[in-house]
Amino acid sequence: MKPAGRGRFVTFEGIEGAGKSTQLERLHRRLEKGGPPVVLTREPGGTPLGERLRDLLLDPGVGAMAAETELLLIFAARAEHLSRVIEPALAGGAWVLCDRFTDASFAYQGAGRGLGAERVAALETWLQGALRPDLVLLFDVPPDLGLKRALSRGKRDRIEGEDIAFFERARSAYLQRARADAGRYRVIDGAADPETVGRQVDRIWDAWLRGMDA
Ligand code: Z5A
Repeated sequence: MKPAGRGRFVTFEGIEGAGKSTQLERLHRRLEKGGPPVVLTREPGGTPLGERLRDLLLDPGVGAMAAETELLLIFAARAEHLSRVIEPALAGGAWVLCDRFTDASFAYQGAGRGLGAERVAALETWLQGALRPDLVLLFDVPPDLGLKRALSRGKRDRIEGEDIAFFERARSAYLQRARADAGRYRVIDGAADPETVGRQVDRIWDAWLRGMDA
């Protein structure tokens, strides 16, 4: 049981162009109409230092970066984010909606870059202790569709420049994690149009809230 008054932590995950940011904003608009205070944030980023690290991580001009460096920079941004934004918000009773969190590190650095889940898990335990998202909404799309959507916005960032096999590995890791912990993860078919996907999110959200009250 959570202590009374603590907020809830909900993360939005998926490969590029899966539609998670679109759905996060849609759910946020719905929650703003009533209920507990909501904090909207993202990773990498969410703090001034984290946003600077994000710029560095996504800048194609940075060139080659060791996978270990990438993972550690992401966790450095996460350390700031947890201590300055996420933990205080949850302790104050807010509901935190976060665009990506540690599942993305398992998918992109653990599987995509091939660093392995064990190293990511070690950092997760060190930094987060027992903190895990209460609910992970995983938007699933085939990588070719996701990349097409993401690239329609223009220039590729450093990670979007990876080949399709990289995103296949990331997608498989996400789906594997969802299968292993069905209580916390909900997989949503992200290939449909935004309204249809939004209705799936509404149904899942309402059922999840009912489950919490039960
Ligand atoms: N990263 C990492 O490697 N390790 C980590 O631990 C973390 C992150 C935390 C930045 O993340 C990068 O950081 C990311 C992983 C890495 N890799 N890259 N590159 P990000 O979340 O900011 O970037 P992103 O995943 O590239 O975001 P995205 O492409 O914007 O994806 P999205 O949020 O899922 O999609 P969207 O913004 O909602 O939609 C993308 C476009 O598709 C947009 O034009 C929409 O209007 C359109 N769209 C959205 N939904 C639909 C539907 N349903 N149908 C048709 N079109 C749609």
